[in-house]
Amino acid sequence: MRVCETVATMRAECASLGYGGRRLGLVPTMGALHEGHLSLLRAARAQCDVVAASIFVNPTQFGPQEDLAKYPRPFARDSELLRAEGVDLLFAPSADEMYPTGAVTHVNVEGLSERLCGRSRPGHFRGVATVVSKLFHVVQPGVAFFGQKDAAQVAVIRAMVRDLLLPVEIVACPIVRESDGLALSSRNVYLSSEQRRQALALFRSLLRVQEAYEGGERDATRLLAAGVEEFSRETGVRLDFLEMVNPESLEPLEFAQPGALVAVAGFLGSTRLIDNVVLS
Ligand code: PAJ
Repeated sequence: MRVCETVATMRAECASLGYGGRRLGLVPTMGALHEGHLSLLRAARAQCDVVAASIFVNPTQFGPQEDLAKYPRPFARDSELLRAEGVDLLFAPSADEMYPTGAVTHVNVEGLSERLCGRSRPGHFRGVATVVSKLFHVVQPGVAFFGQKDAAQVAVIRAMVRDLLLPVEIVACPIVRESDGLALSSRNVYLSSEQRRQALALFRSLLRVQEAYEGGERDATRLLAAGVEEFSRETGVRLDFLEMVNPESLEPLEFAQPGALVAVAGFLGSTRLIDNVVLS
């Protein structure tokens, strides 16, 4: 596995390895890799000739009071995991490399960026869209892999790719969970054992909505009320939002339908976790 720290070396490596119509897949990450990330790498390995991954804790997607400084950065362990998954190229740039002095250009996917996590994290999706478009420009992948865990992020990136006519296929991979249902997240390491237990409230609230839907309820207000009731059984977790939206536009739905995205976010102390299910 070749590790590139500069845009120039990564661009040159990608151009040479992707030469001759070889299918190049990109898996963007912020590191602190877990099985969720590895599932994306495996999908990329199965579908592509060349697999590139990036590790970059992107400062522009963190709010001023968020965890940028303490975000875990176990780089040696991460590179070993990537090597073991057969990744060909790792891009691990510095912030200065990705944001040249004086950088004033951003990508803003209007509307979508203010929904779900974008409402509680102003500027977050602008940071995500900006860095992902930069990664696409440097790597020029034919396909890029993202997790359904961040369903709003997938919607924002799909809209960006459509609007900016980027020649990249976007593949969304299923959520990888712990055996008790908690969605894997790099932020789960922040949880105390008590919070780890309480964190299950997120998944339970989604299951409750799903069960009510499967029981025939279609009214979104009533479905979400059942989820909120389930969530509030667990004290110690603060609900940020529980919403039912169209998975592409992220606009709220009045009535549940197959494909509807039910997304939840909650705080355990200062740790914010998210999860979602798609109704079938
Ligand atoms: P990060 O949180 O490191 O996640 C990298 C990718 O792994 C994302 O596409 C995310 O959805 C996926 N992922 C995380 N947990 C997962 C799980 N439990 N199951 C399946 N996939 C999972 O998302 C980001 O980084 C950043 O916003 C990034 C896209 C890299 C831009 O900075």
